[in-house]
Amino acid sequence: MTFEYAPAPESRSVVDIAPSYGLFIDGEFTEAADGKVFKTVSPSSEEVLSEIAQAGEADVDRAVQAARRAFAKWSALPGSERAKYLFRIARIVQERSRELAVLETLDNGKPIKETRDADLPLVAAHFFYYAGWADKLGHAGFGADPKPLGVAGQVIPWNFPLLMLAWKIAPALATGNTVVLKPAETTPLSALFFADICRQAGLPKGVVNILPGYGDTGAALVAHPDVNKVAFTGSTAVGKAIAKTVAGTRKKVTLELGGKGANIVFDDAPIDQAVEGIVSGIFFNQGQVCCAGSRLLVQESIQDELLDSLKRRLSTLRLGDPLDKNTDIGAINSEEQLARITSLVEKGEAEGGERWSPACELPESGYWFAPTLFTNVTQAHTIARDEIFGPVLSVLTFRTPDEAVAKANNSQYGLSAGVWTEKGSRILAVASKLRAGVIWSNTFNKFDPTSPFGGYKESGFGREGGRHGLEAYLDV
Ligand code: TXE
Repeated sequence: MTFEYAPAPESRSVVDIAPSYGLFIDGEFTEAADGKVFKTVSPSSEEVLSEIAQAGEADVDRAVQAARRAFAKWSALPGSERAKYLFRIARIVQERSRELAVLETLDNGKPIKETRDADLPLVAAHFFYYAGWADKLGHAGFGADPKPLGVAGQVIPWNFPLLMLAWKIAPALATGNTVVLKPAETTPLSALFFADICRQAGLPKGVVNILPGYGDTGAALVAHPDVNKVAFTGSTAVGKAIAKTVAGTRKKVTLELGGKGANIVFDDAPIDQAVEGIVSGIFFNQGQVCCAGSRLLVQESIQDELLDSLKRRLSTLRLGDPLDKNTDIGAINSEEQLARITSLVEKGEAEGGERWSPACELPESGYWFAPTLFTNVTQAHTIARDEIFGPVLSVLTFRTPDEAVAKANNSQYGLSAGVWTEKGSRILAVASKLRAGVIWSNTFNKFDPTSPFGGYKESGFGREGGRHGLEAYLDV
């Protein structure tokens, strides 16, 4: 890793973080009924950013009732009226995107380059996209007059806090549902700033409610009898618990869970381009991405050449201050996540994997993990099977396309895959056999609000994004 010069970091002063924030219920910021609070820290410095009200069962009930009251009027509005609010939200997100990007980087630890160039533009794009749908639902394949479900209880993770919020809230509102959303405990700030944007946009009170808290808050929300639809993104273990909670109720549910994406590189692939795709596939957001390309399947004949290029490229990545515009690798989101990554990497070594990282100095405070590559990995190894959710790539090889497909599909998960080859016919042949919800070819980790996203197998069910994303919020 090289640090030839000290570039100017993005200014922290762009964002005004208050010392404390309340829950957002019925259009107002309010304390938790039992007065509980928790702290949110910046993972790159361990600095306490703010103290946040922690929602308990009574607050969940209050928020769900507010959303229920708001539902009657919101669902009765003509779609063209709902669209106006969504367009307004999208524009305010754009206007405030610098502030939101800095905020997200501070609370999450990811590089400003990513929040500025990927997260925030995609957040706005989702609101624009679903705003466009709000008045076009009738006779669009959902029946003449599809109906919203009611109150949506949404639980989101910490890896793309604002983007996951957009994926959940935009289609819910476009279809006439109202929302109670619980952000992750380590990244509540951007959701609370979003609450402020809802007020700025004049969104009727109760249509969006934000309840920061831990897993028990999420569990209470999911179990609440007046919630009609549950949308969850997070770990497979919690997804399964949620599926049990809603079983036997009339709640609709969509689950977007873990992954172990295979990035398959054939011997005719453009190597330089593939190296860039592999790097962004696993090191974007420090690998804390459900659709990360965490398994590299490389055709045996080009293994040495590809790994040499990959190692050279990894040696140029800059790890450090996430507010620095030149930083490629930021902090791991929490101490807990860092411990999870560390333990899986230790297991990888214990089981015989060969570990490599570029020379790299880790900052003294904060939660950091160097980009890591494992060779000598077999399909039986834990690091080839379990989701690490960190900057760790496991390299496996194959000889034939059939072997590549078999290895890629040999996973409990089925969220993403990548296919690198110059041959168009091979792309189609291989992709049609892969059991994955998203397959990229000669690129990786590209997102667009028009595309449905979701998994096979233990990666969950239901689709978010695109036209399919509307179905999850409608009675068709
Ligand atoms: O996830 P949790 P964690 C994977 C990834 C990671 C692992 C653990 O492998 O290493 O999960 O991460 C809320 N009822 N992913 O512990 O616990 C919680 O408060 C309802 C993949 O952070 O699933 C948070 O808001 N909600 C993933 C959200 O669920 C509950 C993204 C996610 O937290 C709950 C994140 C309960 N019983 C982690 N318990 C992806 N698919 O992108 C917790 N929560």
